Amino acid sequence: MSSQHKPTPESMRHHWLAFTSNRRFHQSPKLVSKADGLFYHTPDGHKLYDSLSGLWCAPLGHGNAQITEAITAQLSELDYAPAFNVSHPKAFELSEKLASLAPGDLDHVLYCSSGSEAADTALKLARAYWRAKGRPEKTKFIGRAKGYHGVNFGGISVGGIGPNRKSYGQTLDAYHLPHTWLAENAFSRGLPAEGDHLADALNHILEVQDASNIAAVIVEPMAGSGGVIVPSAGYLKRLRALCDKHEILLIFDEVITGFGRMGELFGADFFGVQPDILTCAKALTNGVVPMGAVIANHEIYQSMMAQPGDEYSIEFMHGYTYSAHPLGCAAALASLEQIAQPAMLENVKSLSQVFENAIHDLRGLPLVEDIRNIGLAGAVQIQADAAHPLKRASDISALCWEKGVYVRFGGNNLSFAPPFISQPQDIHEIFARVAEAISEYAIQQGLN
Ligand code: PXG
Repeated sequence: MSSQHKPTPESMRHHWLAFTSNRRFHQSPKLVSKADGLFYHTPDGHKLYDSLSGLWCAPLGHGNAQITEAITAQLSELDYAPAFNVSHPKAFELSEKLASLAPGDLDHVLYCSSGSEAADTALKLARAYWRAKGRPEKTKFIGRAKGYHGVNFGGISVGGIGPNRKSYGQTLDAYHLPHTWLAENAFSRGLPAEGDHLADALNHILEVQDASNIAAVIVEPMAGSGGVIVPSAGYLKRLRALCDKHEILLIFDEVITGFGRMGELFGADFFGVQPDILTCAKALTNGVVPMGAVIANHEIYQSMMAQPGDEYSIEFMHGYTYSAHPLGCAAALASLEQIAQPAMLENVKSLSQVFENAIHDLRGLPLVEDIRNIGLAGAVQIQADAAHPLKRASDISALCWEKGVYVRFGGNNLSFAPPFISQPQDIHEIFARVAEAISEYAIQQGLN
């Protein structure tokens, strides 16, 4: 398809868009055909700010030269290597790099192609670990309401977003902590004051399920897709302590928070809490090549390696054709070389201040019922229309598009995660246009 290709009503039905109202899309298709730096361009020349770094995955912006060069060079050297029984140098180089960057003794890396695969890999690893330890009854999982761990069966079992589960029948045995959104925290800037006690809900679940049956708790350090719901400062520490007490693994899903989004390399660093397993994807390759990773601690790795069996037996019966794909490894090495620079993380921290002020300037606009932010991530919660709960955020996003800003909506939230390479004036410009869109929408609807 050339960049000028315009889909026709007939051609559009062949592409069934992911997580999209296809019927609405067909009425007003949104296409981008080019991207550079902070911007997307449509085939008819409309230029848009990318206010979510793609889908949270491109913190270095689009067309990053170092990544492009790395992939191009890799392509001519080794385009694919079998993932089972064979590997290639960049897979080891990247694993060493990830082990050095990941907190504490998270030192052993399994690869996959997405955040969803990373979540399912982590859950399987947790069960396999307990089995290797002679505790095969520890199979159940605990997630959290409003949590998102992708769309595979493991991920939706522990995920806490109802609409993502409701059509799919039985899932794994999983229970859910309450989410960490509290009305009294509305319009908090950064970490909210209240909520450490919400971790204690784990005790209520254990009273019924018994810790001897639980393999792992999985949470995002902050709930990204759920609408940038940030826990209070002590919440994860409390959860960690309870998991330790009850011999339950703690998995952090860092698909969004991984690689600098919160101003530290990982959410685990930000909160000062060490998980047993960490999953990541997205920014790992700056979104350029689909890739995810699961990083396990030393105890898990050692226990899996120490299983009885002859020297030919496979320690973890799991993996993908595209595990440690050479293009993904090349892209990740080039991406991490830039993101993991102290200067880049410092820049995220200072830009986060600008971002916090700019997003909170939307307070007081009609329909804005909460604003949350942490690092370079934020959400503006729009008062839902009771009759059409998903309509307003989606309509406002469409108006933002006209005003030259691509804005992601999910449920009642408009979400923002601009690239780390943004300048303060870009952040101001994005929110000035979003403010205009919200105000105009309210006037159109007679709600101002
Ligand atoms: N875990 C987390 C925490 C995620 O945010 C996944 C797992 C699944 O990753 P894959 O690569 O399988 O999509 C995600 C994905 C949004 C949005 O608008 C968020 C995601 C994906 C698409 C849109 O918030 N997160």
